[in-house]
Amino acid sequence: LCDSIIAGSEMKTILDEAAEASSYLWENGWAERNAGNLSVDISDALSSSIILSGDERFRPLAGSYPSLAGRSYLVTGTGRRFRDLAKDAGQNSCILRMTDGGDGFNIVWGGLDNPDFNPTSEWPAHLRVHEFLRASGAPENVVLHTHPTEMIALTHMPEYKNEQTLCQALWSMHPEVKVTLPIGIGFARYMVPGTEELAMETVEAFRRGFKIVLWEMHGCVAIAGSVMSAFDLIDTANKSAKILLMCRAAGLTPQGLEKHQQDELVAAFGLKE
Ligand code: 2HA
Ligand code: ZN
Repeated sequence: LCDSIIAGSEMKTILDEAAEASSYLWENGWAERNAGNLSVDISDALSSSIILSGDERFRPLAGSYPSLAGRSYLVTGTGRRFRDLAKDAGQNSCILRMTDGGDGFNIVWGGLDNPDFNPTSEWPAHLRVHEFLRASGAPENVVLHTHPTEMIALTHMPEYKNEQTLCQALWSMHPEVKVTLPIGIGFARYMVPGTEELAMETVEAFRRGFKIVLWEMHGCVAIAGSVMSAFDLIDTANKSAKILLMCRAAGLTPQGLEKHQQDELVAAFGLKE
């Protein structure tokens, strides 16, 4: 079963990309210990010939997700490290299929080294985001949570604890940020990780059109059409945060791209703000 899943070229591409992005997350210092998690809706990539035999590892869910019934996901494992996933996806992530009622799932591949393997503790939050993506007909199928250091640092400073100032700061530090994230990024105030409350707040921000939601004093969540694009979005936003903090660390107040220079980008790239 394992080999037949991986043999599908679309599935192999997704797994290879997840491994590659995992190593970048680790190298960037955004994935200490078991920080972060990833899920990919692979329903379209998985061959329909894979039939559950009934003895696959069943796990009930506390919540119910009827609109995701029968869908399949690649999900990182709870307590697992991105740096290990980069080396071995089969041991550190799994492929699971939601039950027909959408209130549980079967692990059909992965978590190979442990019969008690479970997906990330943030899986219910990911499910809420996938629910939103399906309901809104969004093209994104990837949800990536990581701890981008410099962006988190900004959220410890009172002046950046609101969307408008935060976006303005990120846009002004590098033109690519305006081009890549023309409507900016969302901001969610601090909440206990893994809670339904944080999941709902995150979904609300995605509903407003953002592709990244920054969690105060914790990390961020990005949605994208591929694992690598999710990584790229965060990498681009974090670059600005880094430049800003470097200027501050040097005792300087950065000038930043001015409003008319940002407007110029909107016109030149035909951006929708
Ligand atoms: O997966 O980062 O927020 C570990 C975390 C939880
Ligand atoms: Zn986290």
